[in-house]
Amino acid sequence: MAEAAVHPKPVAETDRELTDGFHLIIDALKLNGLNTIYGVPGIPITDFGRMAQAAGIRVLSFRHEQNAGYAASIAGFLTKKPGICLTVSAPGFLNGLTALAHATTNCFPMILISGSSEREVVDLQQGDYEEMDQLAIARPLCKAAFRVLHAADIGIGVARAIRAAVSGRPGGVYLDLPAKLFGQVMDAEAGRKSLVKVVDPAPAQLPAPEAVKRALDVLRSAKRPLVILGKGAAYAQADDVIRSFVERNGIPFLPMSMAKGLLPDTHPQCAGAARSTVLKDADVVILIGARLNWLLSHGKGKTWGEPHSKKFIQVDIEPKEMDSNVEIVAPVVGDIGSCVGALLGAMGGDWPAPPSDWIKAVTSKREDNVAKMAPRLMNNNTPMDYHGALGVLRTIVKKRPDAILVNEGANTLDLARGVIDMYQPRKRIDVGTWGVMGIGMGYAIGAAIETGKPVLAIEGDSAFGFSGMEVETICRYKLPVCVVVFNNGGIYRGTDVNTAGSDPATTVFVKGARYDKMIEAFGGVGVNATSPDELGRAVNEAMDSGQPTLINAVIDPAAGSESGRIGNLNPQSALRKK
Ligand SMILES: Cc1ncc(C[n+]2csc(CCOP(=O)(O)OP(=O)(O)O)c2C)c(N)n1
Ligand SMILES: [Mg+2]
Repeated sequence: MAEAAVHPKPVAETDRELTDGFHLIIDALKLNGLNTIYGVPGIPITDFGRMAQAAGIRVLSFRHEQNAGYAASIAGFLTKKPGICLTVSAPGFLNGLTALAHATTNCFPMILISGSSEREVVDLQQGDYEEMDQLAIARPLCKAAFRVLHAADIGIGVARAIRAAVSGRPGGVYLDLPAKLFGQVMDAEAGRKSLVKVVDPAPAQLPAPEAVKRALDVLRSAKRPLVILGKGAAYAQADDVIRSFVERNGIPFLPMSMAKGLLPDTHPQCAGAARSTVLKDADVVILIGARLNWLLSHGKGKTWGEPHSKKFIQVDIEPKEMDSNVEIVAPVVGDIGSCVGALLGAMGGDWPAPPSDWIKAVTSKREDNVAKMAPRLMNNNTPMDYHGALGVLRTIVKKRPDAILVNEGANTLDLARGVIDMYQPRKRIDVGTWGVMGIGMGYAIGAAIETGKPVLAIEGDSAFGFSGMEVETICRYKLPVCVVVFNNGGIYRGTDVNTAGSDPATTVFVKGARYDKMIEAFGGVGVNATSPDELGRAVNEAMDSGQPTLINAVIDPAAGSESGRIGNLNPQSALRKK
C-alpha cells in the first residue's frame, strides 16, 4: 500500500486535490486502453458505471451478467486485450462466473470485476447484503484472482489483472473490489503516481532453435503430413506468417471451428471436407494452437487410424500442454507468431512438397464430399431442412466475407460449421471448448461492438433461449445484428413424445413458436421465414440495412439428429430395458 494512504499529509482536505476509488479504477482502465465495459448495474457498482460512461468508457448494460461475460470473453479473443465484465456482488458475480470459467477454458483474456460486500462482515458470516466470499469461489475457475482493499493499490491491482489475463496462455482473471474501496479518498497526485501503464503485457515467447530444428526434421520425414490450426492460431493474429508457413510447405491443413477462415476454407490445401480421411491417414501432424482434447478425440482411438501410427509436433505457448493426451515428439513452445515465424525461417526456400499421392488422395476425397453435399444445399423445401436453409446462408457469407458469424446449437452448430465456408480470420465464433449453449447474443453484441462489422447469428431455438432477452440490448444499442433462429421446435428435434403422462417431452418446445415477435417488442425487425428463398431475402435485407433483425426460420421438426454430430458421447447402459 502506498505511503500517502497510510499517512495523509497534514493539509486541510479542502486545500488539496483529492481523488477516490471510483476515479482511480476508471483512470487505471483508461490508461491501459481498456475502453469498453460489459455489465449489469446495481449496488455497489451503479455509480461506477455512470462515472465510467461519463469519463468516455463505453459501458454496455445487459439483461443478465452471463451474457455480458460472454461478450467480454469474445472481446478478449477478437482484440487480444482483456474484455471487461462488471457485476454486482454474490448473485451477479455468480452469473458472470460461468463466462469467466468459459474464458479460462477457451484461453480468452477477460477480467471479471465484481463489487463485493464488506470483508469484516463477510468473513464473520454475519449476513451482509449479498454476502459471499467471492474471491475464494472465483479462484479455481480462473487463471488468477485478486482483491484490492486500498485505493492506493488500484493501479497495481489492475496491472496484475491485465498481465495475468493476456500473458502466456491467456485466460480469465477475477478482480474483487469491495464496496468500501470505491469511496476511499486519497491525494490526487499520489493517486496518479500509483497508476501503472502496463508495458508489453503479453511479451513474445521465442521457441528454442533446437525445438524448431527437431520439429522440422520430423516434418521433413513425413509421407502424409497434416497441419491442424486451432483457435489459438486465430487468436495470435499472426495471419500472414501462418499462411506463408502453410503455403510454403504445401501440406493439407484442417482448421478447427474458430480457426476457419485463417486461410480460406476454399483454399486448395484446405482439408476441412476430408476431415476423417486426413485424421485417419496422416503420419505426421503439426498442431498449431490446437489442443488434443475431446474435439480431436484426444489424438487417439479409431478417428486416428492405427494406434501409434503417427507422430505429433505441437506448437503452443503452454509447456504443460505437451504430452497431455499422447506423446508429442517435437514440442515447440512459445507464442504462435514467434514459433511459426521461426519454423518458416528455418524451412528455407527449397522445402520439398509433400508426396503427390497424399495430396491427390486428400484432394479427391474433398472433391467427392463437396460434390455429394452440393445438391442438398440447393433444395428449396418447405418446411426447410438444415441443408436448404444453410445453403442460402452459405452464399450470403461468401458475398459478405467480413461479417462475423456467431453459431450455437447442436444440429444448427454442427451442420453450419461444415456447410458455411469462412474466408477471413476470426470471423467465426461459436460454442468453443465446452460446447456451451448461451454464448449467442453476448458474442453477437461483443463482436458488433469490438469490430463494427455486421453480425449474423445462426442459433438453434434451444440455444437462442439461453440469451434471447438480450435482443432488447441489441435493439437498445441499435447494433447491426441479424439473428436467425433455426426453429425445429426443440432440442435436437421437435418430435419427441412423452408416452407416460400429459407433460410435454423433455426436448420439445411450444409448437409453431414465433421467435420473430420477440424482437418486435423492442422495435427491431421480425420476419417469419418458411422457405430458403424467404430466408435469403430476409437475411440480405437485414445485412444491408444494419437494422436489428430476428428471423424465425421454420425448420422441419424431424430434420435433426440426437446431439447433432456428437451423439456418441451420450452414456449408454449395458442394461437395455424393454
Ligand atoms: C449451458 C448448456 N446447457 C445445456 C447444454 C446441452 N445442449 C447441447 S445442445 C443443446 C441445444 C440443442 O438444440 P438447438 O439449439 O435447438 O439445436 P438443434 O439441434 O435443435 O438444431 C443443449 C441444451 C449445453 N451444451 N450447454
Ligand atoms: Mg432446435
